[in-house]
Amino acid sequence: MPMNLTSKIIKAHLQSGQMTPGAEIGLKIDQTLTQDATGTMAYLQFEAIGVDRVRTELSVSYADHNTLQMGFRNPDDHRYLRTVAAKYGVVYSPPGTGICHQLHLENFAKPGKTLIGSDSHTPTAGGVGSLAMGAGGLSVALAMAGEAYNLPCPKVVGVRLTGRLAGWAAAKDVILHLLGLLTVKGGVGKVMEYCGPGVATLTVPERATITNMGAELGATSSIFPSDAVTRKFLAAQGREKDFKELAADPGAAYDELIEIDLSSLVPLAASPHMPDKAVKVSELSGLKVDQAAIGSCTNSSYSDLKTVALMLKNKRVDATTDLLISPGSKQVVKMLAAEGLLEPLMDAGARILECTCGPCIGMGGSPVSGGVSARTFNRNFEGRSGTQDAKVFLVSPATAAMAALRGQFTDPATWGKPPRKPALPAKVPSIKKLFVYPPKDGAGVDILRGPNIKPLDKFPAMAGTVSAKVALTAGDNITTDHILPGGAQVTALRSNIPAISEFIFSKLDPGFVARIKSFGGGVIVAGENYGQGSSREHAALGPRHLGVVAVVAKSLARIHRANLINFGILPLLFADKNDYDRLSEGQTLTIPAGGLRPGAPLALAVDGGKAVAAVNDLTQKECDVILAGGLLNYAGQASCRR
Ligand code: MIC
Ligand code: SF4
Repeated sequence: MPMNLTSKIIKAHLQSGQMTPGAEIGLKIDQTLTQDATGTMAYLQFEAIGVDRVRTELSVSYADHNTLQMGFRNPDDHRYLRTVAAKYGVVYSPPGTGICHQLHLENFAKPGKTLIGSDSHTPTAGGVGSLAMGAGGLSVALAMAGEAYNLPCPKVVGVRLTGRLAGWAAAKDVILHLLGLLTVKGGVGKVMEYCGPGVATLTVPERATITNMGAELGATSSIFPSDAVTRKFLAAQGREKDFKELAADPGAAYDELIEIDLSSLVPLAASPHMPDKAVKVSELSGLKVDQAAIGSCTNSSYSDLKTVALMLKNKRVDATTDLLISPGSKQVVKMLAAEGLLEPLMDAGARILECTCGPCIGMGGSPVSGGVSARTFNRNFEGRSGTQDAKVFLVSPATAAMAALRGQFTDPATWGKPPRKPALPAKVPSIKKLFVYPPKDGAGVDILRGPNIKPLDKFPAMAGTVSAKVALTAGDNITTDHILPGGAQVTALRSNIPAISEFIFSKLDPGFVARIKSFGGGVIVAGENYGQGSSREHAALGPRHLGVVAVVAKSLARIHRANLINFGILPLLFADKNDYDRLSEGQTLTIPAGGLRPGAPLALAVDGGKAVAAVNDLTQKECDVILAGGLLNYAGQASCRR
């Protein structure tokens, strides 16, 4: 039976379960990555698991998010990450080397390998044919300890590309088009597998832009075949030996098929405040742009920035527009410098930032009050830029550069001829010596911790009957940025759960923390797609620290659902979505958790009202994890049984 590429990689890594969409499977994980905002927790959990060396083929720890170093917290976290990496056999990438996904694509990602990362944009590596997935830090810690990664077997959607990008349309417009078509929950439970003759027309960095932002579809992963274009990319990186030709078998079936004619695409922008609100840039004509920001793991490659440099050469950006550029890696900077392309950027008035996430996660670079920002990033959630009333539009590098030059959005019909698509040089400068490789034996390495790094919480097992008040009714499309805001102040506290818990829902409902404390714990009631966005497990750990016992939602995003379970919070779905409107803050729900069994519906008693029927789509293991009070407790019990 001919197979698609995703199914082939899953089959080759299957350790448990049946390959039926929705059924739980366990996958062997070849590679892991972490970053500094989620990594400290992941390594604290890895230490708690108690193995003496990582058991993956490769694990890399990147420091790229928390790099402002305003005080001791970030540097202490980095010192912890560097020493814990050396002890347990993890490669460490120091701050400033680059953004985790860009670096992983350039230096480590391999066709046909499985990769999980404690960051939702890990599927960037799908640009070279890795099956790469975002996960919570604890799931990554367990994978580093050699455990399988459990997930619902995804459906595979074939995205058949025909034609080739023309005019000013860019790879970013492919994924913005798809987001407009499918919405931010259109990819839930699915892998987007790109196929068709249009694939060969896209370079690896273009492919990676598309797979990166598949995260915004809620997709489990996104993947391109590994072909002659991939070979050329890997060879330029000095990694031709990592190449392996991979594609779907001819005639392979997909669960769904979508066709995109690349030649029909035009420049698009995702309007505030969701990545799926795609409009044509021409429709925004005349809208003043106060800031343009180019970079992030979506659009910070050499070719992205070369396109921008060619557009800005001998020009000056509009005096009322601030232009920020954060290159994806030091390799990208070296390539631009070698070709004399940094000068046109600087001469045009651009501010060249460090090779980090920077403005994408609100680490500086916030727009003016009520300002419009054209960003090449992947998320435009309200307030994520650090300016609560800013309006962020997500665009391609060329669209952002043009907006910076003209100080406003204009019709692409007036932009003239686009620069030629940059060809990738046959050989690129290596930055491999910047990574810190672990010693063969970590026994003599001391792990250094600072005062911001607090020990893990110990959570109790779940009681047989749980009564708790509704602490929040949260609405639809609540992101993890709503649950736990980004930005320098809050993100610096990622290793300190008691401190960071004070910020839970702070932007959405500033009274939340005081209320849940006065309730002595609680239940979150939510609409569709609760927990979409980032993989930050702090959006589950913080609520659990404050006593959240359950989330009852119309639907849940995949990574967040897994994080809830990992920390012993019961995720339930409304059997009748209309019941959402019957629940209000302060009402007490009684959950018969003792009867938790896979598939067994639960009736939640409501004080002063009719019971709410909840669907429980948990597997046996997930029920056991929740009853144990979380995955670390469960893993401890399991190792006692072994
Ligand atoms: C993001 O883009 O939201 C982040 C910051 O990279 C997160 C991870 C985090 O919260 O640390 C993600 O995408 O998973
Ligand atoms: Fe960093 Fe932004 Fe990418 Fe998240 S989306 S990894 S914050 S660049």
